[in-house]
Amino acid sequence: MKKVITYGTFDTLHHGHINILRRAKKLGDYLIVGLSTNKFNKIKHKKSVYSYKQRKAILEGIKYVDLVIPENSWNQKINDIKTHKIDIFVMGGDWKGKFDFLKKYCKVVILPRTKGISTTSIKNKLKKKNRKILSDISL
Ligand code: C2G
Repeated sequence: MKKVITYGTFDTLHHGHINILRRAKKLGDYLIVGLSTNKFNKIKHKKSVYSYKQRKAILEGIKYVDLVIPENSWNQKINDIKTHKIDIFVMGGDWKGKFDFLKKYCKVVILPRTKGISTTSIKNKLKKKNRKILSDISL
């Protein structure tokens, strides 16, 4: 059984996330997602809309995902790869070159990011919509 792992925050889940999870799963038979905890998000300077518990429940509902584990630090990947006997580590294009040190332990595959969508763009769109509603109400 070929085991694949990927990591991320996966906040306000969108088709870019689904694309990477689908393609990652296609590379093997079993996909583990290292999901950034709220505490680790702080270290990544990210504030997620959904809590770890909510993001975990959402990911566990996706057919490509076989197991969700907490990502608490930058330094757990080697141990995760060994513990879960991972064959392939996958990340999106924005991480190209950042995890080459893992090549000693497993295959590293970087997949192109999905263009035109991000959690940040979703949040900005919602903020803009809110401002428009508030300004319409206050007219
Ligand atoms: N992604 C993508 N296309 C997008 C947006 C995201 O392919 N339009 C990919 C990212 O490249 C990443 C995964 O989806 O591989 C999760 O993205 P984030 O939730 O933003 O995760 P990130 O903050 O990049 O955390 O240790 C690794 C970090 O935890 C990665």
